[in-house]
Amino acid sequence: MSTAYITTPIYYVNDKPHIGHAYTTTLCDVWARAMRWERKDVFFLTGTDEHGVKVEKSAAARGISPQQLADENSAEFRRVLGQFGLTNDYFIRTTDADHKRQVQTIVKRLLDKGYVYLGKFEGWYDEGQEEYHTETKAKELDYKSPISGKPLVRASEENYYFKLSAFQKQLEDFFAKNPNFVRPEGRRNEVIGRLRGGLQDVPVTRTNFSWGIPMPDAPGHVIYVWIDALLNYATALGRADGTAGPRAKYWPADYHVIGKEILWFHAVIWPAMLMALEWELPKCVYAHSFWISEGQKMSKSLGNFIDLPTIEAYHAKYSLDAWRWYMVTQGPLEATDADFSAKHFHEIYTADLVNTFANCASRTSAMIGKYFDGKLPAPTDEWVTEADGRQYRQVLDGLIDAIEAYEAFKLREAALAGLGIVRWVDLVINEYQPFKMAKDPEQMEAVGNILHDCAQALCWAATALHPIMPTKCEELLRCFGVTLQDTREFLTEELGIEPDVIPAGTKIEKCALFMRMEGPGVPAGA
Ligand code: ME8
Repeated sequence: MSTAYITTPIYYVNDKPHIGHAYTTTLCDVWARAMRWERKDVFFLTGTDEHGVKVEKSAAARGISPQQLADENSAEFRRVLGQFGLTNDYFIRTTDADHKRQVQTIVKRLLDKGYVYLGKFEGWYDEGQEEYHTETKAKELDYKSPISGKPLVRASEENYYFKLSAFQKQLEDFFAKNPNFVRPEGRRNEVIGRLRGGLQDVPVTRTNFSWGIPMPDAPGHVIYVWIDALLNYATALGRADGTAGPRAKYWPADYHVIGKEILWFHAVIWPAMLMALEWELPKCVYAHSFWISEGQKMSKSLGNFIDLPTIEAYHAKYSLDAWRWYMVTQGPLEATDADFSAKHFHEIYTADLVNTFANCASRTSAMIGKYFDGKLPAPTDEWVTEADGRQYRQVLDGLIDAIEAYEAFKLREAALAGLGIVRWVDLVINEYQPFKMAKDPEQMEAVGNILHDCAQALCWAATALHPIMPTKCEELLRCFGVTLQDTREFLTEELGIEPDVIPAGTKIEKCALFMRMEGPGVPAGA
């Protein structure tokens, strides 16, 4: 069985889960579900990043220990996974003893190989991001943090450093040979541009905080949080202990899915560390853009943050699957930010899910109920939809397009291919009007053929869309008497699909998926 490995960033425990975290993890979940349906052996990793100055400071402000703060907030991140229907295979915490031990082993290895050394460094430091910038970059940023807007500070320290500068050429060659390593395209160009500006060595340890993993044999030195955090992708698989462990087979990752603000770490520092370790590099770093809210950057002071209570209110009103549909089809997958607006959410919900998906499922199941006593009619020789240019083959092509798009992490395309199958059903019903034909007994055979094809097509649509809307798609399949295991049986090696997943005579239940909702938005103060 082929393996598939996908990761989210590990989230800082000094924040509460919000739309951004939910979004990245949902994208990974969609891919993981799609790959599992294809019978791949999937490892979907998420977790929490728990060390560093920020956690130390927030804990002190609350009069609790950093470990207590980390335990509390990490538990909250884990709790919401279930609430969002997220099916991660493992949840890593950087305070796990096994992670800490492996990080020390790996850093020691880099030291022994000569890629980590003790040195003095002076530079422009972003305290909020715990990140140094080169003089050129700092000037470009007007000596302010691009994230918090606070001034960069001049800092100097004696630290252990990683010889990032030694990998300039190797990284440039790697980027040239692997055009899909960083996606989307716009982001890749940014990285290549910055790479050309030259590389500076980066700290591996810090001495200004104590809440972290101690550097082996170097009292006072704590491993820099970014080194600690990036290594989670390896320690979760037990990689420091070699390639014999039960999870080692998942290496390297197919997709590290992240937000655009942490691309440099993932696209340059991480690969250079792996080159130094002589480990295989991930296949793709996918850096999406940001959600903004009602046209503005989300901020606590503006009160427009799409936080957990707001998301829960959307789930309660529109359903979790509707939320996931909006995330995947309208989210910032490409190089531009996406605006979350209550009105837009409502419009998409009504157009795609109520008027199209639910409407087709409800009409098809209702007509089978009314005209065929709730049993799927057997097709006859007269293949109406086939004869009339509305080839049923288009449905199967739609499914194959969706599968291929999931594999390539083109999630919006996958969603649209799935919805395209539903639109095929919509067109067939609107064009043939089987509800009118059914008034003439002589046309009942043709009506049976039409509804037979529509029912099969809806099952393929639900199959194509289930990674995004698992609950509603399984509900549709249940109404039509089949399961995802059944639809998978029809997927052959070379991506050929056998038609007719529902046997003739199957009992069909009336299918109600998404209810029409009043006006946009969720209750204020949610
Ligand atoms: O950066 N829109 O953790 P973090 C979309 N611990 N996605 C968003 C978003 C928004 N407005 N805001 C946040 C860290 N995200 C480090 C990562 S990885 C080795 C260490 C998502 O808690 C997006 O995926 O700040 C972003 O990269 C991530 O949350 C940052 O989470």
